[in-house]
Amino acid sequence: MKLCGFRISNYHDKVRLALLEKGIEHEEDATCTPRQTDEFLTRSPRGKSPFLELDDGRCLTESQAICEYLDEAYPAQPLLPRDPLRRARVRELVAHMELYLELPARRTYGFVFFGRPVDEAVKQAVEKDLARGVRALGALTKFDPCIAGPELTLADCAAFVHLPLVSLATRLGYGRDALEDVPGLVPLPRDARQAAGVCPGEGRPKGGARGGAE
Ligand SMILES: N[C@@H](CCC(=O)N[C@@H](CS)C(=O)NCC(=O)O)C(=O)O
Repeated sequence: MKLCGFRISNYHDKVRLALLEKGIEHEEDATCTPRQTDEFLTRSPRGKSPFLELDDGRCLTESQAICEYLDEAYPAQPLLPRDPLRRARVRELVAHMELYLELPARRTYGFVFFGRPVDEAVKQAVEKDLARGVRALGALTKFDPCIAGPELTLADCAAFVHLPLVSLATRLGYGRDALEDVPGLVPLPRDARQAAGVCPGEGRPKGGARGGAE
């Protein structure tokens, strides 16, 4: 299978983390940058990346659909808990991070990262939206030690790629990290994350943080 898209994209990297954590062999095609050509639209109907191209040529879009497909099709090293409510909690967290944090913050990327003119109305609206998103994230996160509980899940893959961007964009755009208000979200040094086994993309701890729950 081939992961089509480019690495600087947080959505691409979320899928890549899931592939790495699950140990699924794959190739990457970095030439698949978003575009609206007829050929591209047959593979990704909205013209976006990432998408996954299976060995028989069929393509699947939307990073969360891709991650959940991978978790079901390759059940070893699961990234969703077995219990239905806990599975739903992971999806709930991902939805909150993407809909109420990453997407609003994305509206600032133009002026924050690319020097485009600041639209004050957008800036203020985003600040208000983010405050609500951060409050909700604070209410939902567990840090036990992973974001949704004892096991590393797809919510950690999402947090690992989206939250640093939201942090950076708000620090640069508003002079304050919007995520400061999420209890427990103070970034851990890399060594501590590795020791706790909560460093996605760097393999699982042996009998450690994923816990004996399953
Ligand atoms: N909801 C999509 C978001 C993917 C996305 O927005 N990708 C960006 C690159 S980071 C893109 O393709 N942008 C071009 C466009 O929206 O046309 C997913 O989860 O895969």
